[in-house]
Amino acid sequence: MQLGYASHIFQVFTLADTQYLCGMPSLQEQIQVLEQEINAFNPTDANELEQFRIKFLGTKGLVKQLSTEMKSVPPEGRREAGLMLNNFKKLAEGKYEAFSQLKDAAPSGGPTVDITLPGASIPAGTRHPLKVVENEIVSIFERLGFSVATGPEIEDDWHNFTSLNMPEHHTARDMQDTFYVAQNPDWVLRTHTSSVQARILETQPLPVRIICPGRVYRNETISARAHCFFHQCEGLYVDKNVSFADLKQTLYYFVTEMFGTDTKVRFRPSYFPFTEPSAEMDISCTVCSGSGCSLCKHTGWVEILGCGMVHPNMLRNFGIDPDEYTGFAFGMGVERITQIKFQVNDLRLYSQNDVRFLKQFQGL
Ligand code: 2U9
Repeated sequence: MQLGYASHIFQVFTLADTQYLCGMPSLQEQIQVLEQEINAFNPTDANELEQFRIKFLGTKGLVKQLSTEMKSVPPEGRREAGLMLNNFKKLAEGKYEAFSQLKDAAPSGGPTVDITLPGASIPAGTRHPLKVVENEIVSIFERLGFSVATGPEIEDDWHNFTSLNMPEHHTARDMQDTFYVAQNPDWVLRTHTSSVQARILETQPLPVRIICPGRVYRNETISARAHCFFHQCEGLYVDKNVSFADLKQTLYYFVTEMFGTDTKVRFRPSYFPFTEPSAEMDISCTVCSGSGCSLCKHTGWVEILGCGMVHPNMLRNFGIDPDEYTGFAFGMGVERITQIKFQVNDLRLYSQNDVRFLKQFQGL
């Protein structure tokens, strides 16, 4: 059956594209040849695919052109021609869709990206071990009703020394090698977080029950066992009828939460200018359970903190009547607690930012 001619196709495409149209083939014949071309089409990049789209499916493409030829098809052949054209169009569209992933690929010759590969993972940071331990200490005391208090790291003499029962020339000042701030002889880098407690007693109404975490500074030569800065957590409870028994029970709770219920404690008499009586608290060695190791220096005990009843002079310094109010206080080094918990035996590791060290605390 003669279905008419796609005559202007000759003008649009090259001879190579359309040579099969010479000799006035029917619409049916033209479609058959074009279908063979579509079936054989196997593009390797987005450009080839785009050329295909323009040629077959574009606004001036062959599908469109052949459709306009329909009007020259005699009425009795129109249905058959229409079906053929429809199938031809579907074939071209199907082929285009089948290779549509080429549109997302890099242009040929350029760098290729496999978009199905999983993305590069972003390394997650780890919490610093001192922060892990500080958070745990704070959380234990918060469960007992203590609130966190913080203060400045550059302190004046009154809050760092004098108010804390260490007047000028007091021998206790020699216990702490102090960094002085050059601009002002009254300013120091705080040598303990006791200065925070002093500020709270100065400004807050009683009762006071606080835990004070923070960085402190001492003029020490840096070694495995000493550093020019370290971290403390100090606690203070001042109220009516606070006793040494309250102090012992509070610290015992802290030890069982931090080191486990099998841990034993003992108190040894000691001296601090802020407290009277004063004590140091040891726990049974968490590494050897008392049989002897390098952590406990073969004694079975490790010292973890200092404590005592707040000195009456200190209460007076803050306008508190020691006959009406009593209090207990304690102080611990966060580095020391971390050393015991994770067996870190060189203080310098905490500030060297060596990822091989820090990564060991991933997930804590
Ligand atoms: C006020 C009242 C009382 C703070 C205290 C200690 C005992 C103590 C050190 C142990 C090792 C800290 O890390 S360390 O150097 N601290 O033993 N600190 S009682 O007592 C205070 C502080 C402030 C107003």
